[in-house]
Amino acid sequence: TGTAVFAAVDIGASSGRVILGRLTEKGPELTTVHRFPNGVQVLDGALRWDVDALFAEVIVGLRSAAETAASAGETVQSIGIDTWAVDYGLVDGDGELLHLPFSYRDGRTAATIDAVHAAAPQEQLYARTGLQFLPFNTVYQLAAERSLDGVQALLIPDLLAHRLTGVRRTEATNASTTGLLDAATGTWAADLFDALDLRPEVFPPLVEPGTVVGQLLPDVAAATGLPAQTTVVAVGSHDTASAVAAVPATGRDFAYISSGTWSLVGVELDTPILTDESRAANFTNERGVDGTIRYLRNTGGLWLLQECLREWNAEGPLPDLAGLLGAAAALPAGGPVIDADSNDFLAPDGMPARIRSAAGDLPTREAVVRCILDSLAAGYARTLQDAARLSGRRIGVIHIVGGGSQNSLLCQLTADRTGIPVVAGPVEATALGNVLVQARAAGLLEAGHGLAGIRHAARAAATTDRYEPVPRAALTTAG
Ligand code: LFR
Repeated sequence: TGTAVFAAVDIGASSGRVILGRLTEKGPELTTVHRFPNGVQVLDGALRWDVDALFAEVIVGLRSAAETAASAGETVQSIGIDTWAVDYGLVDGDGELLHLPFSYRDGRTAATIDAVHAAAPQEQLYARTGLQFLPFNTVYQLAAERSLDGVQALLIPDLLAHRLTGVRRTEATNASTTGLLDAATGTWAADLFDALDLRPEVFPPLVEPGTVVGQLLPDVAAATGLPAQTTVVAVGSHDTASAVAAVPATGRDFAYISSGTWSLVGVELDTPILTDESRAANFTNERGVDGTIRYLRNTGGLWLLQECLREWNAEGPLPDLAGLLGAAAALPAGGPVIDADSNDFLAPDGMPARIRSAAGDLPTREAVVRCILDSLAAGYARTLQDAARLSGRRIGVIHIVGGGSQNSLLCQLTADRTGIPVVAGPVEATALGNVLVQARAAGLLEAGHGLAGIRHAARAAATTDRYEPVPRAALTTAG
């Protein structure tokens, strides 16, 4: 049967990939076997995800994983799935989707937030769930559904796992983004279901990362060429949970920025912080792998840049991103900064105009790019200051993982604005965290020390770059 390898299905808001991971003597090794685009689409008059297309890409990727493994004399032992959080598909008793899932960027919850808060005031929601207020939290989306009679809500990774195995489960890290999980116990907050008139069975039972969900359905095994005994293992199915698990940190005095479409900025704690002060600062207590608490805030992300590039691309030939970033880096420090965390930047379309109207005069595309990156770095600094203040945690180093770790201007600006060294990488932290949780479940990594064993392995895999803060004075004299 050969050496065991693990398939990570990692789907973000703008792209997805299937990655094979194996543990070698030198450390974990990742091989990307399939990449595909993703994006919100206007379908049936709303912003939605085409999960049927995504599922087809998952099958293509798993087939390629099976072939790649076989040609190396290896066997895919299990599959882990992670995606963005919050969104779900509604399925009937036969497992059929009622309609394509809404995207969190759809504005339909504007009409439901007040009704939810009338039944369960925001103070109460925060005290129970520790979840930051975001207009798209699952709890507001469920309130926008016409009827939930006889149906179940499957979070996106759980929906894909269900299509692979026929088994319905709700993975715990992602469940913590619904706004219906008790932050202290990690179990469903039954009183909130009552208050909001939701049946407790609207979600399938919870499972923790590392749990076997089930084996492949026969038609899936046939379509992918994977052995029928291949399992789907629950990982940190919230992509941010997988990314944070694989932060190559030693010790505890670190902060992380999972930098992609969003920037998730915070620290890792053992217990949630549910104070009024924390609520006022809109910090979230999402669950991480091994019951850790991801104490963080959603801040603006590369979405702003992605949307600008999409629009500029539609106006003419695709701008050369490296050239644009180089030109942005050459602009002097101290340019305009916007609040990149604002909900004004949530929806797609017209992004350069929205940024220009918030920032004032930005004469060139590179000025827009520089404004975005300066604003992201300013948001990171502000958020990390809050995280340190509210948690009492000292921050000795900032780990930037995900796509943004490859943006050297963003990393340097972050070091400069925070005055704290930045360690950048790995870019595929999410897939790495996904693979390592599977490897541990298979008994290939030492268990029982919380995330220490996973981080030890992550350090062996990671190639990182270090950015030292340049003091203000040096910045001004150099310019
Ligand atoms: C990042 C992420 C964030 C979540 C947002 C919406 O990909 O998962 O953690 O707040 O997407 O689901």
